[in-house]
Amino acid sequence: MQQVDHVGIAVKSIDDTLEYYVHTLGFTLLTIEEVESQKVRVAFIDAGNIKLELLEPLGGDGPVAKFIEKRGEGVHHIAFGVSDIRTRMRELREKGVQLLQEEPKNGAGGAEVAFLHPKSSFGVLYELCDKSGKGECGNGYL
Ligand code: CMX
Repeated sequence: MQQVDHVGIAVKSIDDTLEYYVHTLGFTLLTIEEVESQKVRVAFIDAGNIKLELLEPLGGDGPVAKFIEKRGEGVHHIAFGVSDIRTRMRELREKGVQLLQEEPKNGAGGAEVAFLHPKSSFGVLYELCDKSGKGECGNGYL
């Protein structure tokens, strides 16, 4: 893992939440986009040495919608920046970590992403985020 790229925060509404992050806390909104593969609309916030990714469900059946239904709004995942994501995934599998998909998916900014099951990461949902090549994964917005 190279570094923490961003922290994902599940929210019911990005529009309702931005006031708090931008005006109350004073952070800068970087971008808003829809990530169809994950059924979310996301907003990246520049929080200095890290980015926050606000995750709003698109529809009622995606992972973030389910998370909010069961647990409410709050911290959803931590994303590590990686290079060569397929090799990292294979290495983790060989070490007994359960991944949530066989192949990377398209994430925000065109990055390739994959998730580690919280059951094999002591209760934390981790994302691998590879922005080498085409994707930005959030960092490119800074
Ligand atoms: N962090 C920690 N634990 C979590 C979790 C989260 N975000 N989401 C679910 N869990 C836990 C649940 O609490 C539950 O634990 P218990 O069995 O002890 O109660 C267990 O994982 C299973 O959870 P579930 O509610 O039954 O949900 P599912 O199994 O249907 O899905 C998960 C959970 C992690 C497999 C699913 O959310 C997933 O595939 N996530 C990866 C994709 C994703 O989250 N995309 C959104 C982000 C997109 C982006 O960043 O662009």
